[in-house]
Amino acid sequence: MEITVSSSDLTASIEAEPYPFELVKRKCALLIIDMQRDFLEPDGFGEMLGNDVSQLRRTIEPNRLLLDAWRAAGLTVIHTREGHRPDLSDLPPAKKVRGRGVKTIGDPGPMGRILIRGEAGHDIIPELYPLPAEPVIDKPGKGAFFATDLHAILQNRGLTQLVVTGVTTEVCVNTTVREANDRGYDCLIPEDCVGSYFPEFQEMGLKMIKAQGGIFGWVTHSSKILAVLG
Ligand code: C5J
Repeated sequence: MEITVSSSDLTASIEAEPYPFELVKRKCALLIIDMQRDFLEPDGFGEMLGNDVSQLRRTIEPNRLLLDAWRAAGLTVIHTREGHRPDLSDLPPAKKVRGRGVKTIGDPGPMGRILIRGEAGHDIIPELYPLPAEPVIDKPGKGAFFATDLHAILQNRGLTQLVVTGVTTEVCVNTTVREANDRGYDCLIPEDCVGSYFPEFQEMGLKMIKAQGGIFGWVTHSSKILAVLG
């Protein structure tokens, strides 16, 4: 049987700011940042700190739809989780004490030890749970490239483009997009699939990415990506 693949199956122009993003499907991974229970769930660590988790929870459904379509198209999905070893050997002392909180990383929290690998709160929310074949990058920092094998995985698979989603927009999403940009990746961010506890940081975090001709990348809406995935 002859299989015909048209070039439109492989590439697509996505409406975006500051200008259309030329998606090359076989070269693009969906990178979902830190959709962890402690950041998103009511009764998690984020809410315990007084944050309004509904600002992040609104991203779950658009992420789920995008993830379903991405998987159905047979494209690469990669997840990340922010966290540390149980013995805290990879936790910089400066990060441990930052914020002078009553509770900090490694202390008992509402869903196990805060940001510790293997604890319930550290894991990814059930709505977006990784499939066994999807790499999960455990990162000790805000950026997904720092002290991880993400760059090697992307290079080994010939991936040069990233659709970046997740939380939070101005912290781990922005840091990762900047790291990716410096390593030569083109990043597209669907604005409804990233979230911040602070509406003003959500707005500015996205503006910073697309400013100056797309200094760090492109911003779009997930509906524009879904439209080209079919
Ligand atoms: C992330 C954080 N994932 N805000 N972490 O953004 O500490």
